Amino acid sequence: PAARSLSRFRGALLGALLGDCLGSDFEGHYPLPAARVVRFLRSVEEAQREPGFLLYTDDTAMTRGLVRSLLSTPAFDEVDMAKRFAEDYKKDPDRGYGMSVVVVFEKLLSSECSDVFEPARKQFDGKGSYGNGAAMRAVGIPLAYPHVADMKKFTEISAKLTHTCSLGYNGAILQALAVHYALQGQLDRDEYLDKLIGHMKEVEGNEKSLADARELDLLDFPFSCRLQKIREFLQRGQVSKEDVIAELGNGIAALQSVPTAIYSFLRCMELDSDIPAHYNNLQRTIIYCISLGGDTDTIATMAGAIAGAYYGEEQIPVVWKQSCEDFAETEVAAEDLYKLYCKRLEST
Ligand code: F2R
Ligand code: MG
Ligand code: MG
Repeated sequence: PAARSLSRFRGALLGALLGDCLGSDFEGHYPLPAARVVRFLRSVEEAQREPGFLLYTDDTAMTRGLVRSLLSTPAFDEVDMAKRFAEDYKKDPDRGYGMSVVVVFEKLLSSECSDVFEPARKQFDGKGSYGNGAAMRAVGIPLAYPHVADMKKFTEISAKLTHTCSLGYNGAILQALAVHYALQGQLDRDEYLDKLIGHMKEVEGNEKSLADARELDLLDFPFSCRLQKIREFLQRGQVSKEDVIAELGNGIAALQSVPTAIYSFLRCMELDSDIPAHYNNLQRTIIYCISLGGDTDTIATMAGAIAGAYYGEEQIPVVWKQSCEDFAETEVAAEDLYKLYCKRLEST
């Protein structure tokens, strides 16, 4: 598809939905053979079930809240967005939300809350969450803001409504950048990584990011280091799942999942001997992410968003899409975001 075309917007939101709906059955599992994932996908493809039978989890619930807020307010409005997150949780609390983020929602729902960032700041004794909950919903921001500086700024603000440890919000910025550059058209893997590393060196270079990394016994510039590791893995070619999990992670922290999603997308540009060749690149990306085990819904939703932004809706299989809850609403939201993006692009 052409750069920044409607197909890519639909691909990004539908890819995110597919990753969550297909990945959630395996969340918390050990790594599993791709053949086992393929068997599950066949059962989905052959199921004689009503459309939308695969339910989405918190990943999509929060993406929907974020997107509805971006579409409903003329300018970015953190109070509106926080309210939507909390009210969506109250209406439907059993979507598998993170264990601690629910405390943020309860506080946001209280009439005593006057600063929407305060509840998140109080998490983990004032250290803030480094979970991947801000990254998993970040796809909406690069679909609404064409300019990279705005996109980074609003990703950070929206992330801080729930995640105030820099490892949490910097992970969201990285995920948003990954979608942003995937939307721009044909990419070279090295140049793509160069762009991400260039931004992350700046994003991770401030005092708070350096202090948070040291507090957690991490090297300085942890996301940039993992992006370098991705480059090394891609150059090496044959990399085992054990190495990917050991070096990039498959966990619930943003640092253990956002780089893994980016690696999965870049790795699955090529065929994989474990995955039947008739699956397209986007399908291969989702299968690969699920086969890593761990935080499968979230890694697959983030990789699905990036792959969908790159390959467009042409690679979204109709039967997979129609299995997912609220796929039709997702398509409408993607069209509305596309119009907003084009309007913002024209007005500058
Ligand atoms: N919650 C889950 N999965 C668990 C089981 C779900 C199962 N399917 C079910 O329904 O029972 N998945 C979802 O949560 C992840 C996103 O989490 P988020 O929004 O970041 O939440 P939270 O609570 O802020 O952080 C998650 C956990 O990370 C650890 N953590 C974060 N910051 C920490 C810190 N500063 N110090 C120590 N630990 C920290 C805590 O264990 C948090 O509970 C996605 O996977 C989504 O799918
Ligand atoms: Mg989830
Ligand atoms: Mg998850």
